[in-house]
Amino acid sequence: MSSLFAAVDIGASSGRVIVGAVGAGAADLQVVHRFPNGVVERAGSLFWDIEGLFEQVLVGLTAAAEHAAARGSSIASIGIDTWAVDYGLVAADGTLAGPVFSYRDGRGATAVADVHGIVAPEKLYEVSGLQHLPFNTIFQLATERDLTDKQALLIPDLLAYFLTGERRSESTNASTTGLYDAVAESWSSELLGALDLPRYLFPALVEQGEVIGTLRAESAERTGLPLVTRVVAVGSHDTASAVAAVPATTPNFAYISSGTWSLVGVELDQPVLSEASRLANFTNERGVDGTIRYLRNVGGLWLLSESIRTWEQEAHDAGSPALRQSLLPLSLPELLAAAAAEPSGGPLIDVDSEDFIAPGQMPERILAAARAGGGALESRPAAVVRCILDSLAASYARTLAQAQELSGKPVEVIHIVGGGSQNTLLCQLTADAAGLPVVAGPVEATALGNVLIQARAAGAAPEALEGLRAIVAASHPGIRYVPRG
Ligand code: ADP
Ligand code: LRH
Repeated sequence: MSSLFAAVDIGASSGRVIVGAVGAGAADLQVVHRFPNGVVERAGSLFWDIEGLFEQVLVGLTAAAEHAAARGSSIASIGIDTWAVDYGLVAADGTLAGPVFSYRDGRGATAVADVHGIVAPEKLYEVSGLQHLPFNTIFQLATERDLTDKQALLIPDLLAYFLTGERRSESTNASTTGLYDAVAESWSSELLGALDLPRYLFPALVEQGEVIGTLRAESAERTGLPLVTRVVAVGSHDTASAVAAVPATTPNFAYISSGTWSLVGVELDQPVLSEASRLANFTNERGVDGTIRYLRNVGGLWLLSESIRTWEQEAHDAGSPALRQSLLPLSLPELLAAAAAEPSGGPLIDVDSEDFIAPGQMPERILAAARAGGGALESRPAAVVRCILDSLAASYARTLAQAQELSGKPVEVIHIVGGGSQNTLLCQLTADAAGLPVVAGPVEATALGNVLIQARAAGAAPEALEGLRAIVAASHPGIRYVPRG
C-alpha cells in the first residue's frame, strides 16, 4: 500500500493542497483543494492575504484528511512550499507584527541604493551568489522601521509556524533572501552585521526531510488530522521543489519552471560566483540536497496573465458592443490559438525588464516597450500575446546559452515544468529559439517535488535525487517538442 503525503503548494497566482501517493516506483497526485491567490492593494501598497491563505491551507488539509480516511489510510506528513523572498514579521508574543508585503510592491526598490551604499553589489554577490532583484528580502528588510525582538519568517516557514508553533528557516528559501552565505551554507553573520540586522532575525536553518514540528492542538482539531502529524521541511522555495521533480533522464538537462515567473537555468554542484556571472545576473539559489539552482528569473507568464486582467477589465467597462468585440477573444485557450495564427518574426521586448514587475496596464507597457525598441506592435490582444511569447522564448534561449557558457554545463534537453508547460505554442517557440528538444510537464512538478521529499524522509522513496526524478519520469513522461527549421 502506498503512503499518503499532503503537499501545500502556493504560487503567486494560485494554491493547491495535493495528496500524493508514493510507492513501487510511482507517484500519483490527487488535488483535493484549489484556491486563487494574488496581491491585494491597500492604500497604495501591495500585500498578500496571509490569513486568507492560511484558512485555505486548513480547508485543504481537512480535505486531505478526509481523502485519506476514505481510502482507509492516513496522511503521513505535510510539506509546504510557496514563492520565495517575502516574509512575515513575528513579534515577541508570537503574533504577526504587521501585514505581509508582496514583492510586487515597490518598497524594496527604494532601499537598493542605501544597501549598496553599505555593502557593494560585488560583495553581496560574493557572499550570497544571489541575482539582483529589487525585491530581494535584503532590500525589503532595509525598509522596516523596527525589527527589535522580531523574527522574519519566509511564507512557507510562516505557514508551518501557524500550523505547528515551531519557527525554522528552510534552507532553499533562505538562499533567496540575499542574507544566506552560499559557500558556508549558513546565515551570513557578515552581511547581517554590516546591515545592522539582529542575529536573531531569522530562526535556525532546517534542511529538506527534517521535521519542523507536529500540529498544534487548534490545527489538529480544525483539520481532523492527528496531533502527531508532522510538518516536514521540503524544498520550501517552490522553484526548488519544481526542479527536484524535473523528469530528467540525463545529467545534461536545463529547466524552465514556468508559471508566474519563468525560472530558467541548470543544476550545479558548486556556485558560480564570478564577476561575469554577477554581471549576467545569474543566481546561485540552493536546491534540494545542497545542489545549486543556477538560473535567472525571466519575466514569465505574469506578462500574459496581467495583460488578460487588463483586457477583461476593459471589455467589462466597454461602452459599446463594437469596442467590446474588438477586445475579444479573452479566454486563455482562445488567445493562445489566435497568437499561434499570428506571423512569426514580429517585434520583441525585454521581458526581464524591471518595468514589468508592478501590476496594472500591462498591454500599454508592452506596446511602449516595443515602440521604444523600434518595433511596430499592433494593440490587438492576439498580436500582444504573440509578442509576449516570442519574447519569452527568445529570453529563454539567450539565458540558457549564457548559463552553459558561464557554468560550463552542457545542455542536451530543456524540461519545462509548471502551469506554463501546457502552453504548447510557447513550448514549440522555445524549442525553435534554443535549437534544442523540449520536454513539457509535469504541470504539478512543484507539488511532486514536495511530496517526493516527504516520501523519502518516510523511507518510501529512494535517497538520490536521480532516483526521485526517475519516479517522476516513469509517472509523468511529458510531451516532446522538436526544434523546427
Ligand atoms: P504559479 O505557481 O506561479 O502561480 P502556475 O505554475 O500555476 O503558476 O502557472 C500558472 C500559469 O500557467 C498561468 O499564468 C497560465 O499562463 C499557465 N496555464 C495554466 N493553464 C494553462 C493552459 N490550460 N494552457 C496554457 N497555459 C496555462
Ligand atoms: C516563483 C518564485 C521565484 C522567485 C519569485 C519571487 O514562484 O518563487 O523563484 O524569484 O517567485
